[in-house]
Amino acid sequence: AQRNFFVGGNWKMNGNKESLEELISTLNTASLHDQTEVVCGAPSIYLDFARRMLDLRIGVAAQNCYNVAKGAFTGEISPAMIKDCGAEWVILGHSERRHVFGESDELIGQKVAHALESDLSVIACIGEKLEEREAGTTEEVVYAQTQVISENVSDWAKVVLAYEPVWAIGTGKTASPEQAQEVHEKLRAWLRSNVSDDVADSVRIIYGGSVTAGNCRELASQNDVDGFLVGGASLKPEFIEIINARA
Ligand code: G2H
Repeated sequence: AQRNFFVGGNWKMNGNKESLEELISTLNTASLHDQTEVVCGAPSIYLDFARRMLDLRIGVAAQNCYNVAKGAFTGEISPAMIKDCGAEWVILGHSERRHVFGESDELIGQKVAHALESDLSVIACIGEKLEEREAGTTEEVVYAQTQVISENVSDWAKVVLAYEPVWAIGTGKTASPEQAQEVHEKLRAWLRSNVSDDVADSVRIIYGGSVTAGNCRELASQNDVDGFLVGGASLKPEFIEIINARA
């Protein structure tokens, strides 16, 4: 199956209007492969700014949202607000949300369901911790996380699955192309057995964790690696090389 390459930038809690304006103007004037879908994950307070400034060929994502449309939830933002700012995507279940802020699989599942019902597209993140990999439980962990996401997906056409091994995030330790391919292939097989052939063939499974201009091409050449979720390097001009990683 031919899946369009997908590259997400996750700016995390970085940048200010001045630096983001500079980054955005670099992206807007860059030559990007037309077959590659590009989305930038902005801090919520800059969603409106990012959407106004970025060229429309680049999507905008929030980095999180809550599981209902509105109400007394101080400090949270809803999918309706994200859409109102013109953004089209939300990143959910990122490992920093899971492990720094203690979000459970159950809450992440509810957020996935509500974001999709609200007509946002979702970059749903999964990944094992170092101790889980060392204990040989990688598959069990990522299947369980995918199961909860899957129970909450109403339309797989609006979902991208991001495999981000926690031990590779922001550590400079990238998974090797073989390690990434192995997990991506197993996740696709899981989708084939538990969802459908069509979903297994069409869903983009992207890799995240210390992706750089230096390692992106070899990762991108793996059969089941359909793109990237990029943190640190998405704030630098090298993000363009990563977007254009697939030959
Ligand atoms: C993983 C990734 C982006 P980095 O969190 O989501 O960040 O590329 O900095 O490891």
